[in-house]
Amino acid sequence: MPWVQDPQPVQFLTPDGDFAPNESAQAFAAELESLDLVALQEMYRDMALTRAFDTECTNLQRQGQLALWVPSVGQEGAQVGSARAALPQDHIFPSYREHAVARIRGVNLVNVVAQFRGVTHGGWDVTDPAHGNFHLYTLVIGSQALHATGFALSQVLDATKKAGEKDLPAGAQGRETNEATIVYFGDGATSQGDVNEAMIFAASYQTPQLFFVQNNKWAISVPVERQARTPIYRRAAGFGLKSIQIDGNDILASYAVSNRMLKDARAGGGPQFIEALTYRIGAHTTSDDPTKYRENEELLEWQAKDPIRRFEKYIKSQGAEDSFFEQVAADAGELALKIRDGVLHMPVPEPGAMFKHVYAEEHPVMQGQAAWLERYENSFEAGESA
Ligand SMILES: Cc1ncc(C[n+]2csc(CCOP(=O)(O)OP(=O)(O)O)c2C)c(N)n1
Ligand SMILES: [Mg+2]
Repeated sequence: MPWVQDPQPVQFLTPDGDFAPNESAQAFAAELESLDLVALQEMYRDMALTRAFDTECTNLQRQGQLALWVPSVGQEGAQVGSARAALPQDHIFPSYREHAVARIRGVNLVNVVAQFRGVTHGGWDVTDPAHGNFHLYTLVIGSQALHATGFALSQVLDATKKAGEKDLPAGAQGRETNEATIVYFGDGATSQGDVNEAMIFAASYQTPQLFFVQNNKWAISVPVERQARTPIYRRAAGFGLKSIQIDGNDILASYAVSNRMLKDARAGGGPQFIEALTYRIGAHTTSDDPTKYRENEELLEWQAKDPIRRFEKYIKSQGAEDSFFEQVAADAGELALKIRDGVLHMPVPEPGAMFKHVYAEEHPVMQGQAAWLERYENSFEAGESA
């Protein structure tokens, strides 16, 4: 008998694609009302194109064109549902696996890949409106939670100033803002101090924020059971965040709950937390071999819960026609070709470029390192290396 009885994770679609909202889902059903067939098809397209992109990038890495690739296969439902619930003015802080979210926000996927080819520190200019307030990928586990909370505090301060108030609201109710912040991270990241500190700070200042954890069951080779002795969503509740667990492979659950929580956050309802139960179908990265630490049965079990297949069945029942799926398959093929072409023709930066933009202004340490590199490179010219 568990110490605390957890409600069922929110689920609208069964793994077979039947629309059968469970008890936990009832309270969120109204959030789906605005989704007509066109919107549902768009969400399917988001997932299918992301998967094609992912597969192409894995191939490119295997062919030596990328140093590393981080696949998101299996997690598309959690990502697309939440990203489609965000408004254009919201800000998004990803980790390194949120390819579907990057695409939805308008980031050119070729620029996402550039980082994994080692030709850029970042890949896109966050201040350019074309990139949908999608901040840079963050490989230092959990640190983006602090960045996001700091940013969300600025949203509260801006709203406070706009309202002509001097101080943040003193009570439990936060400030109403026009925009919210989403931060994505993994189950393993919830063990990091940064994520816990971010939650405490967010609760203290009632930031308009959604913490979105994709519990894909693994932190490289460490299973979630090792790091979390209680369901992860309960940790957030302990910090005073509104927190809920969803079936992360059900795109409708991800959309509905994210939609509700983002609205609540913008209305001054404070920080919120979603634990999306999903699974990393592929390797942690292309440098990892998951057959060394997890059993095939587990993989097969989760492949049967694939977010794309279940949604395909559902939208077919809603009237999506064969011609739609044919078009998506053609678009996916075209995207893969575009990515391949973009990678193969990516300009190679001159080595000194790596020292630029590390700091906003010139910095003596960077200048010193750049000068050393130049001397070093030059030493191979004029036969000095012989
Ligand atoms: C601060 C820090 N510690 C360790 C690592 C090495 N590392 C990279 S990914 C990873 C596991 C992350 O697991 P999780 O948060 O579940 O995210 P997932 O990769 O499963 O999406 C670790 C430990 C790192 N990048 N940063
Ligand atoms: Mg994980």
